[in-house]
Amino acid sequence: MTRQNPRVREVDENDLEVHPPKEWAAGLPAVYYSMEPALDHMGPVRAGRILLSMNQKGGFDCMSCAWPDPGHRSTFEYCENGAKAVTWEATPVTIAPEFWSEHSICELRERSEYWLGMQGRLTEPVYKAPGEEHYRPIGWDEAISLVADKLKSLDSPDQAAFYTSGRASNEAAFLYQLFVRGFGTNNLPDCSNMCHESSGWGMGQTIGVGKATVSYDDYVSTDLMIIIGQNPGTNHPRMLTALERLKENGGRIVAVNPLPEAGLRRFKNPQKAKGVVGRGTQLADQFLQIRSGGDMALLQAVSKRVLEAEAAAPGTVLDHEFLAEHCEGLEELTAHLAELDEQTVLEATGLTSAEIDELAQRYLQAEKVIITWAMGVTQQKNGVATIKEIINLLLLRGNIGKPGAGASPIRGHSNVQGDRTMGIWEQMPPAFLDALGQEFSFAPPRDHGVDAVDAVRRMRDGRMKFFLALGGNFVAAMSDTVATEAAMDKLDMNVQISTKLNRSHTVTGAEALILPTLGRTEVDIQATGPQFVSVEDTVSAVHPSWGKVEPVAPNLLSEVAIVSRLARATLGERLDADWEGFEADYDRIRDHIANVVVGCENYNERIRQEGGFVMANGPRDSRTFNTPTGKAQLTVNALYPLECPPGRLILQTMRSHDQFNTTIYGYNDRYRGIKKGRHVVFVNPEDIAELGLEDGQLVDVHGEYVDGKDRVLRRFRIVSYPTARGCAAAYYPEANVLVPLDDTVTGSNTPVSKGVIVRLEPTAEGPSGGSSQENAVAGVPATA
Ligand SMILES: Nc1nc2c(c(=O)[nH]1)N[C@H]1C(S)=C(S)[C@@H](COP(=O)(O)OP(=O)(O)OC[C@H]3O[C@@H](n4cnc5c(=O)[nH]c(N)nc54)[C@H](O)[C@@H]3O)O[C@H]1N2
Ligand SMILES: Nc1nc2c(c(=O)[nH]1)N[C@H]1C(S)=C(S)[C@@H](COP(=O)(O)OP(=O)(O)OC[C@H]3O[C@@H](n4cnc5c(=O)[nH]c(N)nc54)[C@H](O)[C@@H]3O)O[C@H]1N2
Ligand SMILES: [Mo]
Repeated sequence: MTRQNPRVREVDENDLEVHPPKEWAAGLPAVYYSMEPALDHMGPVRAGRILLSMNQKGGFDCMSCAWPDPGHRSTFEYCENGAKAVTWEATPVTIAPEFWSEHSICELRERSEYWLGMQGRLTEPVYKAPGEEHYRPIGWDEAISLVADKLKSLDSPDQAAFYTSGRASNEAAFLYQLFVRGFGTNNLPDCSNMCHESSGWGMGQTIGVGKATVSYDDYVSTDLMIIIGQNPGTNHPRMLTALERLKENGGRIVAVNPLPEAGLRRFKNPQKAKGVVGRGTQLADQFLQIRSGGDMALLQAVSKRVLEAEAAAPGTVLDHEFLAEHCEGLEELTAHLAELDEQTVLEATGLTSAEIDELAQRYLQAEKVIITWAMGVTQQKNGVATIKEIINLLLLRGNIGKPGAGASPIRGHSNVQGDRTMGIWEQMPPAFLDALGQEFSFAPPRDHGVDAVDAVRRMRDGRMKFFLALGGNFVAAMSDTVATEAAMDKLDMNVQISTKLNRSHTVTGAEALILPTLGRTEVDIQATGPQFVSVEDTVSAVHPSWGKVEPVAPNLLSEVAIVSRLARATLGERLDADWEGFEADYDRIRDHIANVVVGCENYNERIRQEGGFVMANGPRDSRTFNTPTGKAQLTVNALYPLECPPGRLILQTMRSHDQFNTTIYGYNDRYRGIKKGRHVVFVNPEDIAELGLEDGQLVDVHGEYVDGKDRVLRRFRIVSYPTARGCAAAYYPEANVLVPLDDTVTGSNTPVSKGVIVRLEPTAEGPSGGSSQENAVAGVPATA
């Protein structure tokens, strides 16, 4: 079945094409673009088997995003980007054994993420010994011993960090955190630290839970959905089907975004005749083109208008019953917002008072309101405070804990929420640690561990010696690429459990191992027979996921098996845990989950119910708020707008339509009109003129941060684009070069990936093409 490695060509950024952005999302091209690679690599039989069992009963859970399935998975929802993710994983192309001697690690480090990923699936453990420049294949037993021996040789368990990316299943995640805590540390950084951490804090401190307070049905039955800082057309494409249904049910949509994203404007459903030939469904009824980082000011201004409306007609606007019974802080909030200066709001948001009035009117006219958000909010300096303002606005009219209403962070990775539920967090609360210790007869460590940013700081300072990653691509996903790579290079050992090659395998430290694993699409057979795993989506629905196709190579181990073997070799008899039994039968893991994780009682039984089960949620189910006083908190948050000096722009780093985080599927960002390249910086035409620059010109993008370090992306092409004034955008992960390690969100320590102050300077003319080629090949552009 295995095919030869394809001859993947690096893209030449000089071939980049710029076309007008699209005004609608999905429809025919979506079907065409996504089927093409599937058929190309897999052949129609494997492709068909996979695409038709995605998100179906008895099938596997799509690993692309955490958007929930409607009802009981009866309808087939076609998703272009889901198809890309599945194709990328289930490709029969594999890395041949000779690959490792043919390519040195230095050489691999010069390659782009696209090239690395397209080499195919990893099939055998490989090891880079100290002083060697190549990886070489080794056996599983040797690989596991190398890791365990290194761990046992550390001076302290806190010299090791254990990263998790949000694709890991509940079963793998639960075992992983047990292994790590049994080893003696809470150093469990995860991708959530860079993602929705701000949501966890902002919601946890106000309503007592960091998860969405809505169910799928609420999305389609709400009166008003306000979508802030999220690009569903690309990152949660199946959400467009829900938005379409919401519109059919008479609901309204407001989008708040610096970019007029196609997927917020109009949707042509490829599964409906009308979608294919007609104009599709108009989505946003109001589009607020906000200045980056201005959402907090906008939300305060809307809440202020709500409170003014109440003052003008007392007793008619606020949900007094709800506020009296369930909330506290109304007086303080009212007093605080009375002081809010409209001029400050207009400057921070770039909006007009009339636009804000319209949003306030829409909010007041709606009985049921949902606010959804994603990275445009969580990765801003004031992200936690902005989320608290979202909660304020919702609480004022009782929009939490009633049908069709609620707060809804839209998670990224397909199981990032489940991983947290299972204990993947550097600061799990004492009650969880107590239950874990009791279940496995040991004393879990109590000191908080490091998050992603602090893990890098400790590597930089030489205090972190060992890094193990359960999935993900840490060096590319983290901020400050140059500093992060230098820090990772100081490690004694870097171990990556992965499906495919990526940049994190090329920044090795003294020793490195890559442990190849099964993907979610693949059948997982253990000693007691075929196994399934479970995952939790963004509305806390937990369901089983069964692999469907034959594993791409015979020698792959499941994540559960790898973690069990690492734990057994490292811990021996230190815990009362049957690691061999866990590997043989995942039900045994779930029996422990049921005893340890609140809300997972009778896990094995409930996960087997049709469609799985939904985790309890206090605010959603019963307006119960797990805060110190038992009441939801209206909070007072000092407004701090993002300062941008004259002649500078606020740069956000975002995803193209052809990537999954650091995985680059291709070089087209179809909806935004970009083809055959990624080295672009989107700028408003008026800003281009004001800066004395030109559309299409090559510029060096310099980050400006208080530490004075020159962080720079060279030879990026200016694309004239209707983004908000004063704002710019470039693609992540390349632009991570510009995000300072120390610039983190207040209260969540998430890198500020959406608010980088930059200066654009025309690129000095060099030998033609030379340095652009360098950028393209390195994947991460050169830094001064
Ligand atoms: N196909 C695909 N699906 C994915 C992913 C992927 O890479 N590819 N990634 C997954 C993951 S892990 C995540 S976390 C999610 C990410 O999903 P998104 O959060 O949608 O991802 P981004 O591309 O970062 O887009 C952020 C959006 O916020 C807007 N924005 C930026 N700054 C601001 C601001 O200051 N205010 C407002 N209001 N808006 C702003 C941007 O213009 C953009 O539309 O998607 C998940 N799903
Ligand atoms: N500048 C900037 N930086 C950002 C962001 C941003 O918007 N801007 N977004 C942040 C966000 S929201 C997130 S979530 C992080 C993402 O950070 P990560 O989760 O670390 O990164 P991914 O790119 O999703 O990881 C991809 C790799 O995971 C491995 N993989 C894929 N499937 C599996 C599997 O089933 N098992 C295992 N073991 N490995 C697998 C593959 O080897 C692949 O190369 O990046 C963050 N970084
Ligand atoms: Mo994410």
